[in-house]
Amino acid sequence: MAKPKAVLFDLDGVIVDTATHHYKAWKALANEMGFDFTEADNERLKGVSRVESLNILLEIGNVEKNDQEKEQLAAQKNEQYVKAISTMDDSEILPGVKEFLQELKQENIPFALGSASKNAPTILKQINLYHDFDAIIDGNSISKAKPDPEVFLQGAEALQVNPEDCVVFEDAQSGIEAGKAAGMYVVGVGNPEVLKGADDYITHMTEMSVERITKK
Ligand code: B16
Ligand code: MG
Repeated sequence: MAKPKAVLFDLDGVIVDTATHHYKAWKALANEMGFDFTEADNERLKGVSRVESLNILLEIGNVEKNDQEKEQLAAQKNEQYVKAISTMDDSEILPGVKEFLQELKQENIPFALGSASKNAPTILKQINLYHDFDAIIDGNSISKAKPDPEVFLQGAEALQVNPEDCVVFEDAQSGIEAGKAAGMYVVGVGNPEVLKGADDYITHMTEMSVERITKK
């Protein structure tokens, strides 16, 4: 593509790896309800909203709950998760992220967050990146979860850039689909055999540069 005019980053799995914290909290909840929840099961929750994650968990355990019970269970999971992320620091930023953000700043390319997480601002503050982002679009600002493009379209609008001039970084299938539905160039962070439909793939942000995107 031509030189990007803006970059949109997913949070969990792209900037930091919070999947293990999510996993432990969901597993504790599952165990309390009397069933197990494996790491393979946890893959299904990546990029998925909290409420939808709970629905998947209950489906795995073959457990039925009413809306009020679901609300209470989601709150219980979140309480444990929030406790876990309260000790995070900038050592948990994934390799190459700081350097790439620095390059974007040097090139005057604005960047925003596009995350499904309602805890995104807390995490960004914990890892000292909150003030680096030009806009933060997260689970608190959107009405439709990924794969709906809303989160990334809001990001492009906040940065006043056309969708086709934006690059999205995503580690979840739902997020890749959201980026493509928004009409953006999408870089998948992870295994191309698992993540389908991205325009480019990397394992770590250390492989990324503005030049690499521009040459594609
Ligand atoms: P919360 P992302 C997503 O963040 C996570 O991948 C997903 O596992 C989680 O359920 C979702 O946020 C909601 O998180 O419970 O903190 O609101 O990958 O879109 O940055
Ligand atoms: Mg993610």
